[in-house]
Amino acid sequence: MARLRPSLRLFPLGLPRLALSRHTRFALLLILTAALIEVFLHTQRWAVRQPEHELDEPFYTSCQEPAIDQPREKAAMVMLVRNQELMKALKTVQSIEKHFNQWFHYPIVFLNDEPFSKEFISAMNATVSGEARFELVPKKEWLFPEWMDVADAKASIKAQGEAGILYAGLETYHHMCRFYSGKFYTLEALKDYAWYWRIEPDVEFYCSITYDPFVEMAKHDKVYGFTIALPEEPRTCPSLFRKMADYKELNNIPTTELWKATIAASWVPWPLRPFMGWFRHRDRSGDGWSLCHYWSNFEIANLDFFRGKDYQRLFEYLDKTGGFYYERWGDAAVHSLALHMLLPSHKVHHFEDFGYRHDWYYQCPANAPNGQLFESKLLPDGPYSPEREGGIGCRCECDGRRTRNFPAYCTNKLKEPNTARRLSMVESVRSWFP
Ligand SMILES: Nc1nc2c(ncn2[C@@H]2O[C@H](COP(=O)(O)OP(=O)(O)OP(=O)(O)O)[C@@H](O)[C@H]2O)c(=O)[nH]1
Ligand SMILES: [Mg+2]
Repeated sequence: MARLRPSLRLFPLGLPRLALSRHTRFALLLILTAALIEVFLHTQRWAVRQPEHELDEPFYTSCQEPAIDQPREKAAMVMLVRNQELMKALKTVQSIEKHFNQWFHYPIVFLNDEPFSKEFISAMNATVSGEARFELVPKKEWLFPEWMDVADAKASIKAQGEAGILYAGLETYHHMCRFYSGKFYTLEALKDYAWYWRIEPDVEFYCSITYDPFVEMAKHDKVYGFTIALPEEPRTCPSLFRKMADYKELNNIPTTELWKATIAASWVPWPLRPFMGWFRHRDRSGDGWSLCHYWSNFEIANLDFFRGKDYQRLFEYLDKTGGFYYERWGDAAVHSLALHMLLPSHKVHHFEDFGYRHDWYYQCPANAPNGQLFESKLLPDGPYSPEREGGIGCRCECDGRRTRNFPAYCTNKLKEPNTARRLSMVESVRSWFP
C-alpha cells in the first residue's frame, strides 16, 4: 500500500497522494527550482530600466503670467463632433476658452462626417476667441475601406452589438475609431498644422493652463501628451495586441522601454510559455499586454509623427487586417501601442498639472502652494480650491485632495520608463485602487 511521506504533501488533503522515490523527488525539486529561476529571469527581461533622473516632469508647477506675445506653434485644437452634440461641444469650448485659449487664441477645427448646421456654426463662432474652422470629413476617409466586404462587416458589427461589446453594435463608432486611428492625420484640413490638441464634447478643464503646451512640447522634444491612462475593455480588441506584436517582430523593431512597460510578462515557465500565445492579448512567446493605454479623448501631439511613414505603414497594416470592423479596436489602444512600439519614452509627456474630466473619470492636481500668482491681472478671479503641500495646479476649481478617481496602476506602469523613483510595495498595492 502506498504510504504517505509527510514531506510529500504537495496536494491538499483529499487529493490522491503519491509515494515517490527519493530520486523522483529530487528530480521534481530540481525542475521546480529551474522553472522558478527561468520565470524570474524571464520577468527580469521585461523589467523597465530605471532612469538615473526624471525624464518627464511637468513643464510648470505653478501659475505663470500668460505669455500673450510669445510666438505660437503651428497648432490647432481639433474636435470631431455631430450637429446634435452642440450643447455638449459648447460646454467643452467654453471650458477650454476660459482655462486656456482666452490668452493664446489658437484656432479650433471642427470636423464632421456631415455638413455642420448653421446653428452649430454660429454658436461656435460666437464662443471662440481664435478662428473657428468647420470641415467636412471626406467619405473615403470615413466609411468602410473599398476592399472590404461591407455586408460581411455589417453582419459582424451586428453580432458584436448582440454580444454586448461596448459601442461595438454602432457602425458609426467603428468608422470613428478607424478615422481617429489613421485617416485623421492625413486630412487636407490639418496639413498646415504641426500639432493638435484633441478635444471632445462634454469634457471639462478645471485648472488655468497659463503656458502654451504646444510651445513646451516642441521645446522639450515631446511627441505625445496625455492626462489619463486606463486599461482597455478586453472584449473590444481580442487580436489587436497580437497583430501589433507580430508587426514588431516581422519588421525587426527593437524593443523600447515603453513597449516593456506595456507588457505583462508571463509567469508560465518555458517550454510551456509559448502555449500561452494561444490566448487573447498575448504575443507569440506567450507574454501579455497589460491593456494599459492613454485615453485619447485628450491628446496633445505632433501631427508629423502620426502622418509619418512609420506610423502610417503600421496603420495601413492594421487596417488591412479588418480589425476596425471585425472587432472594435479603439483609437486610444491603437495610438498607445504604436507609440510604445515606435517611440523612446522621454517623448511622451504626462500633463499631470491639467485638471481634466471626460465621462466620470477625472484628474485633478492640488493647487501649488505659493504658486497662484495673486497679483496677475490676466488670471481668472473665480473661486478655486485651497493650496496643498505638493500641489502643482494653477487655480484649479476641482478638489485636489483626490488627484484622480481611477486606479493609478496604468499611469504608474506607463510612466515607469521616465520615472527615477520606484514605488514601494505599499504604493504598488494602493495603485490598484481608485
Ligand atoms: N461627426 C461625428 N462625430 C462622431 C461620430 N461618432 C463619434 N463622434 C465623435 O467622436 C468622438 C468620440 O466619440 P464618443 O462617442 O465620445 O466616444 P467615446 O469617447 O469613446 O465614448 P464616451 O465614453 O461615451 O464619450 C466625439 O468627439 C464624438 O463627438 C459620428 O458618427 N460623427
Ligand atoms: Mg467621448
